[in-house]
Amino acid sequence: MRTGAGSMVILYGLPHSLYTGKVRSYLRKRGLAHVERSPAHSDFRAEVVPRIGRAIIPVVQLPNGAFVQDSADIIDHLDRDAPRPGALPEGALQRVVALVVQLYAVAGLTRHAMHYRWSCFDEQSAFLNHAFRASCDETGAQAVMARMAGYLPMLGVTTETAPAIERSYHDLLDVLEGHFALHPYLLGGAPSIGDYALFGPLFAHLGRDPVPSQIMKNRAPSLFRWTERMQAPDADMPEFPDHVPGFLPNDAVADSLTPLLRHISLDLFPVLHDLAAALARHVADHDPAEGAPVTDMPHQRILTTIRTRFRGVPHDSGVQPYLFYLWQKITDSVDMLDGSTRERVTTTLDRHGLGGLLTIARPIRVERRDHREVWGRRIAETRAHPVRAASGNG
Ligand SMILES: N[C@@H](CCC(=O)N[C@@H](CS)C(=O)NCC(=O)O)C(=O)O
Repeated sequence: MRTGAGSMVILYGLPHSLYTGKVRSYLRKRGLAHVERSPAHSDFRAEVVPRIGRAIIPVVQLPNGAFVQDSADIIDHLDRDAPRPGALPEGALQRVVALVVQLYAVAGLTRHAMHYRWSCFDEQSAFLNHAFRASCDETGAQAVMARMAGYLPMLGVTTETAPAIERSYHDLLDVLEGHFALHPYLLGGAPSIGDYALFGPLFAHLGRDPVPSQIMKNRAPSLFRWTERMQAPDADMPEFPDHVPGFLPNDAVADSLTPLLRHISLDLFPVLHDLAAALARHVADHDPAEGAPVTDMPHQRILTTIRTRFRGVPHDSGVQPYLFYLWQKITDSVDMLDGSTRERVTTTLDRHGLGGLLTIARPIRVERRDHREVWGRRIAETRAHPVRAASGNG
């Protein structure tokens, strides 16, 4: 039985949870009445976990009683009724850039967020113990922390990759500092799904845990200010008195975002090539049926483990079907375009080293149904490079 939230959205989440941060920020910016509950709330075990099939946050319960899990799905769902412009820009290039940043935030930056949280545990143990004790007793907190730290190998965080991850974090701070010194949000004067996605790792872990947030504050103060801005219910941009609200006009993407796009290209390739090749092998070996769940159990996040490289450093990595779901949002979005608009978007991605997002073939779609990933339809061989082939662009 649902208790005590009336017509409000209920957000089940926690202050230090990466994916909760995305949704909380969206709810605040949209001005949607909501109440946040910890997973320690009795309704979480009694109602939410049975409906979602596993203990995971964030989950929202809508005023009509329906549940939605997955931060991307929650924002997509709520944004359908949002006044325009919503979080998904209407301009083709801005929309694709926001979706690329969304993929990067999960496929790339989760690694940094988890590295700094768990590899630097001893230097920030008081802070983390306090955070994890908020929703369980001491034994439970230790168990949850051990499970979270256990994700490091799947994310490719090892003693060999750690220096490259830290270099990449510093580079990211520099490129984002350059942008946020000039603009309040990624695409101008309003947050997009790119901002919300980036805010997950850049707030809950990297902007909040003692070790990485200290580096961020000293090295990228304008970026740190953006993490504050993303928590405000208003646009919160007094530093930019002349900046127009809303996305930049004419589907423009600021020049100051170019270094971020190059950084994303450097960090996402060749990993995406290797993930796509692993997906093709999995499909050839297992012949999955359309509609079947991608893994046997809802809490299993990976199909298999592969050998890949991050900035030239070899490491093992889990193959998360969820990444194909986010990647597909980019190709779907470009697939809808025609003529000169498509040309403009593909040329821009190529120029920034991101053309592979449109040309690396994946043999099958990944969809989400009943709060988990399921196999979608096969993508025919002849459409192996659907976006580029249709554009006549090589
Ligand atoms: N794709 C999901 C990921 C959510 C997620 O990983 N949540 C973490 C907390 S930030 C969690 O609840 N993990 C529980 C676990 O892995 O056992 C989303 O975007 O909502």
